[in-house]
Amino acid sequence: MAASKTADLATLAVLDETTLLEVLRRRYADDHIYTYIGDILISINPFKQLPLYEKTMSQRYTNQQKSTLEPHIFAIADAAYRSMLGRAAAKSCNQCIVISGESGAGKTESTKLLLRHIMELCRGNTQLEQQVLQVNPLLEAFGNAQTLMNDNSSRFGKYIQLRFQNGAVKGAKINEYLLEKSRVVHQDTGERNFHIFYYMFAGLSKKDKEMYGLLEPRLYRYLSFQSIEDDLSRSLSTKFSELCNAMDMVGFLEQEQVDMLTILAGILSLGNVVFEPQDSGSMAITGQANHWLNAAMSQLGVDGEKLRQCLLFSRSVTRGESIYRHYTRQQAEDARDSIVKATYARVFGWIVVKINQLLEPRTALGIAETLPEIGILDIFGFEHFKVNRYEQLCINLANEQLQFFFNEFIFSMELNEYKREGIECHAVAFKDNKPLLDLFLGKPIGIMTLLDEESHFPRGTDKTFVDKLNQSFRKNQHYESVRTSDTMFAVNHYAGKVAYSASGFLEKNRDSLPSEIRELFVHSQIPLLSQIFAGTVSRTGTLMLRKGAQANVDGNANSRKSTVGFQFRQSLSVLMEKMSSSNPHFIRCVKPNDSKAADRFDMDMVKNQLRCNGLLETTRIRKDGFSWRPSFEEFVSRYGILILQSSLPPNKESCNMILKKAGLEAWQIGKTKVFFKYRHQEELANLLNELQRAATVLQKGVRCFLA
Ligand code: AD9
Ligand code: MG
Repeated sequence: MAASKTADLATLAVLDETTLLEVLRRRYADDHIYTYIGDILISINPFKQLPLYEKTMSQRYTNQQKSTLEPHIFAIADAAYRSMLGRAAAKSCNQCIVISGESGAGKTESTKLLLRHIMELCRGNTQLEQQVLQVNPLLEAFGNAQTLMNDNSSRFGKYIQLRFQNGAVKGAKINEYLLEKSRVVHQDTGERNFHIFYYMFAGLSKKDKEMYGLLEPRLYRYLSFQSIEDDLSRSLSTKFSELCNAMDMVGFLEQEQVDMLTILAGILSLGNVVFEPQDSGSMAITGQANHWLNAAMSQLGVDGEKLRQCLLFSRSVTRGESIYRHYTRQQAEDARDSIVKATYARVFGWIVVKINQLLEPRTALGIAETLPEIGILDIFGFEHFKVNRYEQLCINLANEQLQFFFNEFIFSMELNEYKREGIECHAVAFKDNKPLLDLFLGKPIGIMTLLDEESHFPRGTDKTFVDKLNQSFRKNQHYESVRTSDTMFAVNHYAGKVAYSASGFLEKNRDSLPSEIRELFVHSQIPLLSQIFAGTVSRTGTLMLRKGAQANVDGNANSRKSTVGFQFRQSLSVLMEKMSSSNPHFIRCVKPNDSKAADRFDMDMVKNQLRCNGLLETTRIRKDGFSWRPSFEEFVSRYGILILQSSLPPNKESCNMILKKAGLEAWQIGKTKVFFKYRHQEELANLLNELQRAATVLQKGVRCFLA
């Protein structure tokens, strides 16, 4: 299966939006879901199983020149693996594969395919390889959920680092970013809670359910459990056994697994605790709600009266004396939900920490931080909903940073190579999103810095925050105030304008948990629960902290470092640093339609994504620049025939001779490579064809003459 003519968009003669779209559409219709733009892979979600990933395919894409085969995700894995091996011990042999695209475009599936192929390339068939492959199903059970956009949507971002020694995998580490913990207490219509809850009901035996104190799923407020049909339930139950297998395989202990499920059962019971107003104006937990409270108490292994107190009263300490105040119904509900969110997020954070401990790379000399690595980034894509909240702001900031990284790399790589090879370079225009990063991260005045400031200001509200934004960014062309609402503002992102509703921003950014709740859970009878509240896992459970960046677990949110926004920014900048010191490979995932349907290519939708991804600009760079850069050796061996000379030395002079004969224009010769425009490859191919035709004619003539 040699590469087809349209396999690399950067080699097309005409490169504009219409042509590009048309080529992608035609390829997609032929089930060619992968296409290159030079070194970048575009992957269009097929929404059906294609015979692309069998063992024979894995073998075919092992140790191969990328250009000789049809574009494939395995080729990217192979290229990353080979580059990781190839460049001895230098720092730069670290690789990262950056996967981007909107929700449902195929990032997570791509991640799994990459991991699978990389493990295949290691071919040690070791236990560790199997463990690495089980990490995804495990994380997905707890961190993915069905949304309107995707039946298996990742509700967190992740960076998986694989470490190698002598070509064999030695360990793995996961960094996770910003789990959408609000999902555990609330889901929009048509969406669901995290998979694990449904797996649990479908997969546990009746006896086990009794042991965990689980009743009928429809009884729980936190579950949107529309009548799940039998066959679906069967597949959910299979998923549950797969999850249990994965946990066993990765190395989670039996008791830990039991604890996890017990905590989840406790979360569901706690969610059913509702509040009744009393004549005195205070709230009470009565009747059925009391039963649920008791259930939660025993499942979570905490003191029932203290739990009740945490749900009904706020406590403040003045001069050593505790003062209790009644919550309103809203406050009581918020208290309940924030306990649940904190608990779930910490369980998730603990799972990641545990995986990292179990898969930590070890060598004879101990922990091996310096081994070369391949990192794979599967992060939430740009989001633009009807209502955009704090989570969207963080997600979109992450995407601005990624886009910036992409731009930097694509342009600077190009320019660096020209410089290195002594090629005359010209400026290439691209949409620089640096001003947007400044708008967010500027010091002392940026959206995130102002948000932190306001979060620590005792009288700060969402409205005063937006007031400050409006004042500070009046003249910023990427910022817009919203006249119709004083808690809204809009940002002109690289991928389009997004209006944010700031209500809840300060609360979510502070994310403080009252100290009495922490105390209560630290003393839980469930060892795992006690452990995760004792502060060994990050506060939100969603961010891996760097050494020294201590989590604020006691709710005294007076350190600037304690906000969710600060920690998120921190972890992003660590990630960017890491990726900048690696050799990147880019995969741009594209979603072909909104209905998760096979064989449907919605032109407008794809066009929009190409624009957001900056792929048109990228192809333009490839067009303006020298997209094809064969080495002297490669060029001479392939085209030496044009001057009818065999065994030419692979050097500049030989190349010059061939090129002179070929009569091409606008190429350049560097120190080790020839630099060609996208069209040259085709022109040379035509010359080869002509030569071949002439040879055939000549042969015929000779045969006639001899006959
Ligand atoms: V989200 O931002 O996490 O909501 P992703 O990760 O980009 O999103 P995902 O990989 O989960 O999307 O893909 C969505 C669905 O598309 C999968 O569940 C599959 O049903 C389908 N898919 C994606 N890639 C492939 C593929 N290569 N072959 C077949 C695919 N189906
Ligand atoms: Mg995903």
